[in-house]
Amino acid sequence: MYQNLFEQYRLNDSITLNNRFMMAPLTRCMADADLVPTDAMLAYYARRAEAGLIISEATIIRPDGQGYPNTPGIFTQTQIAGWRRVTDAVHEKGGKIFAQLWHTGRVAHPHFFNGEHVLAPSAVGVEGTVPRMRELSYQTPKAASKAEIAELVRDYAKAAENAIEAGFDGVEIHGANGYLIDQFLHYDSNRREDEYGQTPENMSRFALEVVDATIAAIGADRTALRLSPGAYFNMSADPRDRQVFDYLLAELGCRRLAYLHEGMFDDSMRFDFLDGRVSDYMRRHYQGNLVGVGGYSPETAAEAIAAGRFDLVAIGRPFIANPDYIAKVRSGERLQDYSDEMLATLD
Ligand code: FNR
Ligand code: 8K6
Repeated sequence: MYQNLFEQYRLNDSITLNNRFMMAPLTRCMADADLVPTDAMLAYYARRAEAGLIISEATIIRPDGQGYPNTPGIFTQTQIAGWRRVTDAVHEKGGKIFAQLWHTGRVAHPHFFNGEHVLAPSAVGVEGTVPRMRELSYQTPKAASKAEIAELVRDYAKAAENAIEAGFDGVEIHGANGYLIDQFLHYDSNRREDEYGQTPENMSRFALEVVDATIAAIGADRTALRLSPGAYFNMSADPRDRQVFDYLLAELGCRRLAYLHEGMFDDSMRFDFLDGRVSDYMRRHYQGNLVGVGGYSPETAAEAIAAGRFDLVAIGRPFIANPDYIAKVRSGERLQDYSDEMLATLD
């Protein structure tokens, strides 16, 4: 069944995937106290190695990027060694795995890194409290100086190098879901008056600097990016955001990334200022490999791929509920439904 999903897919000259399924990046908050992947995480990823590509849970590039408890990092030698064990296990089973590189920006909390402040494009806070630690309220961030921005760019590139050292096949830069990079891309959170704000070109500058530094460090074939033009999470949309993403997607089109991934929980959501679904908007403005995600079943994914709406599909919650998701889909076996209680354990 769903023959097109089980075809090999050539991302570029260096990477060919066994099928068109990706495991979506899924934060599980189960790393150890030093933010090192555990044996249970190794087993969890190895069980899902039949996916054409696993994208790791979001992994912080440095201490002040942390916004939730026990999210793994990739900035110490112990963390790199811990990830090396995970990537070896996935490779041993014939799979491939990218690291998702993360800095939460204003969604970070000093509680996690004993810091004084959190960095963001502008001193505009996000409302609310930290999931799983509701006693912590978000605070007003410090607007990053130009020197701090340059340092962040270097730290993304360094994290990408660390990911390669840890045996990852590539990295997906987390530019979605209202975290640091996305905060530069929306008028809601970017009020800067320097060359990082106010115009589509300026607001795209940080994202493109991170992408270019990563490409310089590890190559475009191994660099991917996730984006949320719709601003549906940790953020409010502004119709002017559309011009920022029109510009950014055109620029990205010249860079031959491994793939571009929409950051969405539900791809059936329609946005007036994007003329419909996020995946369709991205398809119209970007010619490279596109990954759709957000509420897809094998059936709806196969249809979307057959219709040319995107090239690969990422599967999130169903992959939590079904470690053997790929085998089940291949054999037509019934899938277990996902429920939020499943987040309590790492099966
Ligand atoms: C997510 N999602 C997510 N996205 C991301 O870019 N990095 C992350 O670390 C996470 N973490 C995460 C944790 C949990 C528990 C959920 C449910 C989701 C979003 C995820 O990658 C995906 O876009 C959505 O889950 C939608 O796909 P499904 O679940 O409908 O297939
Ligand atoms: C506890 C760690 C959380 C990490 C970040 C990822 C968020 C996961 C939340 C799962 C719930 C899904 C529903 C969300 C909907 C959004 C938007 C309209």
